[in-house]
Amino acid sequence: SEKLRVPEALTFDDVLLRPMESRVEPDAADVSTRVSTNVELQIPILSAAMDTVTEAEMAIGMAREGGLGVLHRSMDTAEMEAQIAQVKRADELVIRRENVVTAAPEQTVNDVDAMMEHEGVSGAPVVDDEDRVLGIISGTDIRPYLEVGESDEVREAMTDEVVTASEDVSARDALELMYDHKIERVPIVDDEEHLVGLVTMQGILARRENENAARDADGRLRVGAAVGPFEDERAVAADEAGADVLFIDCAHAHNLNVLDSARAITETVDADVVLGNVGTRAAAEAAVDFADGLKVGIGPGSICTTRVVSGAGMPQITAVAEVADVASQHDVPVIADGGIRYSGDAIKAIAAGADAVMLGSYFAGTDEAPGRVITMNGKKYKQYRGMGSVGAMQSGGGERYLKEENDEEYVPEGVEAATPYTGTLASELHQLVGGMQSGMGYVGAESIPEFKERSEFIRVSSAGQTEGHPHDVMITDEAPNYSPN
Ligand code: RVP
Repeated sequence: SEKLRVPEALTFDDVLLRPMESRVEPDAADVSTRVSTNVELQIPILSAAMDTVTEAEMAIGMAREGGLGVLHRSMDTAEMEAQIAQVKRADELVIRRENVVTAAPEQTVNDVDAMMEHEGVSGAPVVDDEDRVLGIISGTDIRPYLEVGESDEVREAMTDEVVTASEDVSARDALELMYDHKIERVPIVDDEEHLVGLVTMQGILARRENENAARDADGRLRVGAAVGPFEDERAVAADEAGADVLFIDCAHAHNLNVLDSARAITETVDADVVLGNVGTRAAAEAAVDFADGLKVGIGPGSICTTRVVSGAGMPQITAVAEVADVASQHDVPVIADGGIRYSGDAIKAIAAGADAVMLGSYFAGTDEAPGRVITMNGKKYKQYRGMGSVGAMQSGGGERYLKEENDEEYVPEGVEAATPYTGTLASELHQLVGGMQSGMGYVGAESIPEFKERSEFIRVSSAGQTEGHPHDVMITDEAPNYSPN
């Protein structure tokens, strides 16, 4: 039957990169890339828009390391705006007035102590009704008052000889001021001593440590935000709050209503708009004229049951290759989303034509992911669940997979799970990027564009696949970048 003359589609384990002549040392391989028309990154990595993966802390960590975190959308708009603001102010040299935590002179010491704890700051400028700087209060000022003088006023406890600077202060000047006066924060004031910002030692040090960080034109960390295909208002809010890239988040973006709405959203926002997920040439053709990027993945995710539940899907290497064939002709970047277990999978996705990769399970076990560490049978785990799982849908993130708006009986396309606790995001990224650079070394490519051009796949049999994993041995020590499935 004609119906059974079907094309073959491949995924990560079906292929390997052909080793080629090379002079490229892995650590010299340049992994910088573009995730969307106007956004470049030093590493080709994004963290997934999932409620067990990316909130502000993950987004800050990702951007500091040179990648991009995409905030999930299982939160209300106000919370999303707050999280975008948190990322944006994380490494700013001058923290702007609206983001500076201040104290009033007549507040009690106890009050200010609680406020600083709540806001997560260790000191605050003290300002009068007209926002003129009267002093600075810090943990060191407060400590002698604890218990015995907690109801004293801040004006008693604060340091009132304040060193201030003007708005055009450089990081170098600010450091010199801090050094000369042995202080950790310098309020920035206008000509009339009104507070307009704050420079902190912590902020300067954080910026120094991360030369590769993903930054916007104002030097602030970059952040992505997921929005639903029909959430025009959330899209505008995310754009105005400063998100650099909006990700239209949909399980099947080749739905014509989704495409219409996404196209309309691109016309109302300044930020780049990446559309996803798609998995075929036809879907790519329908979106390349307006999308700033395409995200690929129909069912490859580790927690995803879309293919089992719906019977639809597209093995990821073929999906990426099909979409990239079309997208590259229109200069639209492609992101491979889901199914990446090892660094080798990530670099295979790039060889198939992706410009960057998005991962969920790989990061869900890190300190920076939301949620706490749980211990089962003496091993540490963190919760990780699909956004189409019952749990995630119940807490509000699931309209991506919901059939009807007030459907109480979910037909989930994801599962709730746990993933081994893995420690810091920085060390996970080190392994991931290092492994990808090794792949570039084997292929002899110095940059991502060169690698995409030069790399070739070979087809692997299941015997070949078994050969590729450790075999016939018992692993005695855990490797930082390998665990048997
Ligand atoms: P993985 O990295 O394999 O864990 O996959 C993460 C990706 O899986 C996400 O970026 C998203 O595209 C997809 N996902 C998230 N939830 C679900 C689901 O419930 N089916 N799928």
